[in-house]
Amino acid sequence: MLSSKRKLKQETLESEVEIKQQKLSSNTSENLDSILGELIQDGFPNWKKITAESLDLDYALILPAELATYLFNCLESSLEYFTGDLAKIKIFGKVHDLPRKQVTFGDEGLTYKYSGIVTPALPWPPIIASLKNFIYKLTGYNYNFVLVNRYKDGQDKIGEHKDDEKDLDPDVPIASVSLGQERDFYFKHKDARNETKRDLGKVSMRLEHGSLLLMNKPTNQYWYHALPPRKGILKPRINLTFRKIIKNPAIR
Ligand SMILES: O=C(O)CCC(=O)C(=O)O
Repeated sequence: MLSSKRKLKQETLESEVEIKQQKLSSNTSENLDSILGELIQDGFPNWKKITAESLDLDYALILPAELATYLFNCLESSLEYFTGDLAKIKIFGKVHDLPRKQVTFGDEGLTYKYSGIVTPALPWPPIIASLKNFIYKLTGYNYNFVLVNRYKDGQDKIGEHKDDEKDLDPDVPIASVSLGQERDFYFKHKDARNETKRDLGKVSMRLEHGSLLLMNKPTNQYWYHALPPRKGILKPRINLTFRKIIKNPAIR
């Protein structure tokens, strides 16, 4: 038998958890904005700086696991990914199916051109808009576009590339949020791929559930990045790369 004091404590705890869950499941973006806002306090997040020649990264866990899982599940049950031509990429003139799923959201009228495709900015889903607002509060950068990648398992991947398209504001870092299955990620300097074969070695890291990686300038001018395939990984991962687009090719 529980003593009445312990019983009261347990009931209080249970009702706190219930209130939090109700707040989350009521699923309004204001609730999510306020829950995310409450996370921000002195010493949060605990940024880790990663540097190498022309490489400048900031990495931190920005979402407690429970909240990251909640957001992951919401995105899993609500997002619809591109199909048809928007689910293909052109590499050296050849068209391939994307080895993952993609969809893009952003401010009205924006488009983003990369790897031979032009994707439209679909209207911001409220949850992703809340994440964008949260990142603004954490970093001071106000993003206007996001590319969402879904990797169904370890077979899905993204090959070595640089996010250095001229439509991106070079002064604004790409902000990459990871949800779901943790995956390996690496950076490789461009000289290791050209005729100089100057090899600075890979900068490797694990992108954890609920993490944010900022790729600060001039990283994307000099370093390729990739998410390699991994046998034995069976669970999905969602990655959101928030970007600042400065020019719209559609109205150029
Ligand atoms: O999934 C990731 O972590 C990376 C995605 C990426 O490289 C990109 O969207 O350009």
